[in-house]
Amino acid sequence: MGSLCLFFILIHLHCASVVLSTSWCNVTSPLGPVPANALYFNTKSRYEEVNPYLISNISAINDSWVKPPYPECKAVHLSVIARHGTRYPTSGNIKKMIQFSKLVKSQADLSCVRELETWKMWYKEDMDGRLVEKGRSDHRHLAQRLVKSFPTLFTKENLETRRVKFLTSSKHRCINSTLAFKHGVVEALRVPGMDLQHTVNDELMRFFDRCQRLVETVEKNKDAVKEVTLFNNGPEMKRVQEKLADRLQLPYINVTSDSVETVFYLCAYEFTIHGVNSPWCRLLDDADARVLEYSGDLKQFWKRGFGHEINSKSSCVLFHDLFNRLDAVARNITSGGYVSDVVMVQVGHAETLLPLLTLLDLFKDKVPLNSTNFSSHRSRAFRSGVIVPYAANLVMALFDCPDGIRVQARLNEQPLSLPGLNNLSPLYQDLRKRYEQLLQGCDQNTVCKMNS
Ligand SMILES: *[C@@H]1O[C@H](CO)[C@@H](O)[C@H](O)[C@H]1NC(C)=O
Ligand SMILES: *[C@@H]1O[C@H](CO)[C@@H](O)[C@H](O)[C@H]1NC(C)=O
Ligand SMILES: *[C@@H]1O[C@H](CO)[C@@H](O)[C@H](O)[C@H]1NC(C)=O
Ligand SMILES: *[C@@H]1O[C@H](CO)[C@@H](O)[C@H](O)[C@H]1NC(C)=O
Ligand SMILES: *[C@@H]1O[C@H](CO)[C@@H](O)[C@H](O)[C@H]1NC(C)=O
Ligand SMILES: *[C@@H]1O[C@H](CO)[C@@H](O)[C@H](O)[C@H]1NC(C)=O
Ligand SMILES: *[C@@H]1O[C@H](CO)[C@@H](O)[C@H](O)[C@H]1NC(C)=O
Ligand SMILES: CC(=O)N[C@H]1CO[C@H](CO)[C@@H](O)[C@@H]1O
Repeated sequence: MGSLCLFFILIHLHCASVVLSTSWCNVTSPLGPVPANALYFNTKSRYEEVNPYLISNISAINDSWVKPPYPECKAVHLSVIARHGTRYPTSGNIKKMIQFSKLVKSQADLSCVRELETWKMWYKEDMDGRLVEKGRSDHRHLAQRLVKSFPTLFTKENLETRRVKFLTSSKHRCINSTLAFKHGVVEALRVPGMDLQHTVNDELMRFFDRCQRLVETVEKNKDAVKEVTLFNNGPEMKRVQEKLADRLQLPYINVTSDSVETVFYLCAYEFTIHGVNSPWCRLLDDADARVLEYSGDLKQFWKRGFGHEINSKSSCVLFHDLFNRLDAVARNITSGGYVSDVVMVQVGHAETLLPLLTLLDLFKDKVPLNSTNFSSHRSRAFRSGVIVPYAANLVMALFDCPDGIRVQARLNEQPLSLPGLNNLSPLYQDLRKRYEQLLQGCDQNTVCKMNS
């Protein structure tokens, strides 16, 4: 311990002297295995940041979260809508990473973060968004924890009679996440070799590509995200750029808001994929990371969240799919009939989950997020890193209770309180009442038609 302290003191003195003489080298020390920025990675966040107890035991379950409404209740159904696991950056981002790291290697003064001298570019463009090993592990373990939490639903018999169903987006990272999830189920139930089917359904899991109104008015319309552009050209981001340029001794003109985002990615991906506290992380301090997190959240807010009504409405098809299934199960249970869908696992994207959660009126701040309100949104509800990290999952569980069918919602395994329902396990009929308007309307074809 003594020598370790001495080591840090020496580093500290070294940095302090640089700060005193020039004031440009001002980076945080690489304390511990987790980057100090890891809480701000938006949709590039590790699932474990949301549930830190998983770091020491990936199989751990918080017992206080998986209790039935009361002991007499029996779990009868589970619907899981999950995001794929940890993935590589897309080729567009990899290109930017290659480009900026070249600039840094050739032009920057690295005396601030010496480790960057030996850092080697390892991303290749063909990694393009593919699921990584950690992503497989995310889903395999999520499956095992769910099996353990709902042992009467995930049974050998229910698997054999195909009452546990799997549906996925056609993207490879989702299909591979589904395979990993199934692998986790088979392992947990010790039924090696059991072949579980899955179906691909983009109409449900990639509704965002198929909703013309969303595509035309948001996806292809720069004006729809003007608050993001304004923020990225605004004073908070400018300051982050200047600090980064100072730390690398690069001309301000060569460090754009894109460069800052790229450094953030270089830090985030190396951590989530390889578990490494990358030297790139040291180029952005806590204040910088909060600005970048806000920029990312602004983008999600305007593209997938409350920013435009069509963002959430584009998920009507998934909303109805979920409620039709819950309705059918509730009906069959009440009439003493057979439940054909005991478990439904659906794997998609952050873009699948965020609109649906928004449609359910979750994580809504009183004041909309915009380019001038960074400082007043420090404790906002809409934080994409907490809502949709890798392997994010919305779970709806139905219970047959003495007083009727009750429902529990969970997000990322934590109890989720649905707005307007002051009970964590409301009666299913009260949940239906809460969303009555959507249940009676929210027609996909109508909401997605242009000029409707
Ligand atoms: C250096 O760090 C201090 C303390 O965190 C901070 O107040 C200051 O703004 C930083 N300066 C630069 C140029 O990053
Ligand atoms: C991890 O958690 C699981 C579930 O609570 C428990 O059975 C197991 O013993 C734990 N493992 C360790 C190493 O603590
Ligand atoms: C389990 O959840 C409860 C209630 O949210 C919380 O107080 C407790 O710290 C959690 N336990 C662990 C190990 O995270
Ligand atoms: C999916 O997994 C298979 C092996 O299990 C691998 O060959 C393939 O490259 C993976 N695809 C993606 C897109 O990750
Ligand atoms: C830095 O920016 C200037 C002005 O845009 C440009 O001429 C120069 O090529 C850039 N330098 C590098 C290394 O990209
Ligand atoms: C409900 O029961 C009907 C009639 O037996 C059956 O066709 C249907 O698949 C069941 N639905 C669910 C979700 O269990
Ligand atoms: C940002 O939001 C605040 C509060 O809602 C509002 O007063 C302000 O006009 C908005 N700014 C822009 C540029 O929309
Ligand atoms: C309602 C609200 O939070 N408004 C704030 C938006 O941002 C501006 C500029 O930072 C503040 O002055 C407002 O109070």
